[in-house]
Amino acid sequence: MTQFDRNFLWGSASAAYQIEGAVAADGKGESVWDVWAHLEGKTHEGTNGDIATDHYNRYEEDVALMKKAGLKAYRFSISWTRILPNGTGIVNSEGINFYNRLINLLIENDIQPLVTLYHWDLPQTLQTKYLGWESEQIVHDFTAYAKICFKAFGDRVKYWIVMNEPNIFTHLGYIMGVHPPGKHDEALFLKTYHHTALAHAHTVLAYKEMGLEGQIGSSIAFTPAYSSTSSEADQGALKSYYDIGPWWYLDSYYKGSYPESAIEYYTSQNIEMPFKKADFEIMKAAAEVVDFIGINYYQTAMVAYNPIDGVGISSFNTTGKKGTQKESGIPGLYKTVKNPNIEYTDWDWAIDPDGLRYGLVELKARYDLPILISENGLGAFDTVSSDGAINDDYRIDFLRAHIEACGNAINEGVDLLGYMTWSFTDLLSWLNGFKKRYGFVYVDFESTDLKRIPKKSFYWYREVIKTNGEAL
Ligand code: GCO
Repeated sequence: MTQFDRNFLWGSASAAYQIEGAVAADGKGESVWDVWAHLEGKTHEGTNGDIATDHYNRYEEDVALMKKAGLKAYRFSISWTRILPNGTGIVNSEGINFYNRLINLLIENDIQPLVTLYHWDLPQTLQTKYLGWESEQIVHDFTAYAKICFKAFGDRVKYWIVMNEPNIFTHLGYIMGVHPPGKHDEALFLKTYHHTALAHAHTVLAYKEMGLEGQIGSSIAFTPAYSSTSSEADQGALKSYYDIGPWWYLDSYYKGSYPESAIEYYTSQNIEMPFKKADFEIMKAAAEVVDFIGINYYQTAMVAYNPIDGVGISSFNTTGKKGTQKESGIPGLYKTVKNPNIEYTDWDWAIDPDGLRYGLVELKARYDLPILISENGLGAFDTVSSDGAINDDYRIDFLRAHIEACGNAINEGVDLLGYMTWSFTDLLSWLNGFKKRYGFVYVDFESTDLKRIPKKSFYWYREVIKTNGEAL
């Protein structure tokens, strides 16, 4: 007997821009990523998602592979501009038809569809018209789009993820300037993040008003942290890290508020707060009815005190050259330092399975809601050996340890709905191109038919699912 409930959702995840391709097929409109990835020097080696894995045309083959792997669930995102080419207005029936075909095929194969409404591919029209997430108009337009999806697919889709990693796309887009629209402005970061929280809240409430039978939440990228020493300064740094980072992101969605100490910090920096009192009523109302917390877990951080003349936000390792990640932080508060106790991936991401257990237990204590692990996985340079096999034992080790951590968290009282690995097939990494691979299925991006080859981890995960977590 394992700790996993017999309805536990064993699955894998993806996102539209990273797999679909078919960039202009069947009436699809342009997204900010369709534009951004074609600007000189914006992505690693100039890669873009025009074709990606061509999942749009090959979804039948991909679902057949999911069936073969025995997936119980598959998480994917809807491309807003397939449904509404201009973000609002006329619905593109061919977009609706595509997702209907996909959803129906999944269900026919006993695979539960988990649908993400927003995985970063904002309609370019809305960016041009009113600067997208910078305007409160987006809250209205997003909710209208979400309702169209609920109406079209809500009879069959039982799990909805409203936002995917709003903390990442606003941070990368408005502070680090490496995702669209490429800005460096903390006030805009706070404002756009707040608009995602409002869009989430209105959408959750709209879903509940429609009376559909299903569960709804959002997925936050969650990086739990430790203080590097037990000194008062480092522990203070840890508290700042949580209040400005994870609790800022999660409280707004799951409590309907922001941590006071972080508001004080921003105010002391003369950064304008983006919210009105009435916003919190909506956010709180949604927090009361939201069904689960989605988390994307990849790593933990180790945090130390950062003097006032210390390091600021630095760029990160996008090349896969181990050891190139610089320290990064907020002067006067905290910085992230290398954790001497654990291994790192080629992209300098800390490999810390027990951090997942620890993080889940923290979330349970703070929010007491069911949790869905909507992403967890290892990006690596996989290679095909001379006999054609992909022996990704390192991925198996990584996933095994993280699934064990899930079991331990369940033993500690965490209500875990499911575990989605990132990703099912290899796909396009936003900033790292096609060489950073995450999938159970290798995609030969050099071959004209984008050949799919199941890796060793594919067969391993099949056994894990078949035995409900017994055969790890
Ligand atoms: C990457 C990232 C992504 C994300 C995912 C976030 O390498 O581009 O790891 O693939 O994990 O899109 O939700």
